[in-house]
Amino acid sequence: MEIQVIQADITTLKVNAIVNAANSSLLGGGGVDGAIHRKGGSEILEACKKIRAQQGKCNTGEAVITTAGKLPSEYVIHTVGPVWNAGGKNKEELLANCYKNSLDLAIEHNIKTIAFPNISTGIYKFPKQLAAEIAIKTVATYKHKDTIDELYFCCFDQENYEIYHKLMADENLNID
Ligand code: AR6
Repeated sequence: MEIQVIQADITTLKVNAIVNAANSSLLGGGGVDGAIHRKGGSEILEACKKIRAQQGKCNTGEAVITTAGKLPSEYVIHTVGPVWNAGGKNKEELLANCYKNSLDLAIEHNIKTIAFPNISTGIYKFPKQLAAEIAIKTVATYKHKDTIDELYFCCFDQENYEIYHKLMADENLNID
């Protein structure tokens, strides 16, 4: 797996799958979730509604997969990050689960290229530095990482971009 840090709007990326920082309703919201549903069109919401009808809401740390509708990617993997509130170890584990469960789904669907947003670091207020450390560590130690060719950490705000850039340089984690 090659890990790359980029600064972009995730809805513009032509990868097999983009990951959405959703909420447990799976029915859309603000932030990156809002952008994905807006640009991807109603097909994504219809697919999310079907999943809701089958399994109910999506719990924190879990992930589901849908079409990407009109977006340039093929799939959207929707995962629900933890709300930070007062924090705690459990929140760290739940955030790591978002990355792990999204990658598990990617592998099940033979996805080779995937882009993650900085899950929970917007409206859910997870501290950015800690979230980046968890994200990088989780994907770098993921047991099936060789099954994925390219993984993008798609940063939107400058602060996250700088944090990821520095961590990747410090830890020299560009693993093939
Ligand atoms: N492309 C890439 N990253 C983006 C984009 C974009 N177009 N837009 C925002 N970000 P957030 P959360 C970044 O708030 O904290 C929604 O209402 C943003 O800069 O989207 O997990 C859901 O429905 C930040 O770094 O998600 C939930 O209710 C990161 O995406 C709730 O927000 C995550 O910010 C989830 O909150």
